[in-house]
Amino acid sequence: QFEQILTLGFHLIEEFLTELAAAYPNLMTHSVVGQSYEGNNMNFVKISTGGTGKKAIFVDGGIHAREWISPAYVTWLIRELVENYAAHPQYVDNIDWYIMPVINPDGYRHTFAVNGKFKRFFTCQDRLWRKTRAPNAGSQCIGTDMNRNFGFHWDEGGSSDLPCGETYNGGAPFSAIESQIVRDAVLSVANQSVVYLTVHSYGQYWLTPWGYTPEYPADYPQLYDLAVRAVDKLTAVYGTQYTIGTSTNVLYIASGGSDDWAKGGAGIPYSYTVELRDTGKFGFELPATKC
Ligand code: 0X9
Ligand code: ZN
Repeated sequence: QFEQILTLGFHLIEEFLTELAAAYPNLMTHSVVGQSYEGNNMNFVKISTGGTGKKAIFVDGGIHAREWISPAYVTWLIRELVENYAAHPQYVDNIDWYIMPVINPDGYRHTFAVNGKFKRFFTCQDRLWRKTRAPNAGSQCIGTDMNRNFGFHWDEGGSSDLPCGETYNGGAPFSAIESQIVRDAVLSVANQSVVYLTVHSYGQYWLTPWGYTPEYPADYPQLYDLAVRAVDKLTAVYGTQYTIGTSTNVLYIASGGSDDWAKGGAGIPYSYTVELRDTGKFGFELPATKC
């Protein structure tokens, strides 16, 4: 019971997925595609009205533990597509969705704990934890930054080779079990997928590859055009402004990102990192209410 309280955030999401899939079996399937280092489930959702030959969108969230709005948003997206299917059936009739709302579950759970006790919102001991929670051989420091651990131009800049670094690249591409599981999940649907979206916070950026080099991908005009269309739709809702550009040029060089690998390694043409709200007032500790 103690353990259940501690893991409320993660397990609430998992429970929600199970219940939603049971309620909408014709639209949604929920499966577990592996276990994290600490044995948490890697949850995988498919949303589809069936049939073959459809294009697909792959979405993941929660690669960075402290970015709580990411699993929250991606779980919301699942609910919106399924429960509100009738409001916009074209989103599901024409596209298959593959969604993993919490791809770093150990890290996410860790941000909720205080000396083994669950604390609600903003008072947690390690609220700003970023990495996974697997130990590193020969070091006292824990965890790998999964967004430096993907195997496309891995370790070519903007990542740390030191286990104590916040952006530790893991020592080898796909060394983290969670990165391997995401890699295999993406590859299993890559031939069908045209969009890869990985959801982070914060800063309000809609980022394209590349993150490992300041050079632009050959198809940057197409990547940019679709990003503009997405951001225009997004801004129309609450007026929220997003900055569009390549990760390197808008932010900084950071190699080993899942977005670069999804495009360069898995061959998914439209690969984006979305940095959700805000622009720094609350940062990772975004409150639930609108401010
Ligand atoms: O540094 C990151 O991993 C991302 N920013 S965050 O503040 N959420 O940590 C940006 C990643 C952009 N993509 C690549 N650099 N490949
Ligand atoms: Zn992030």
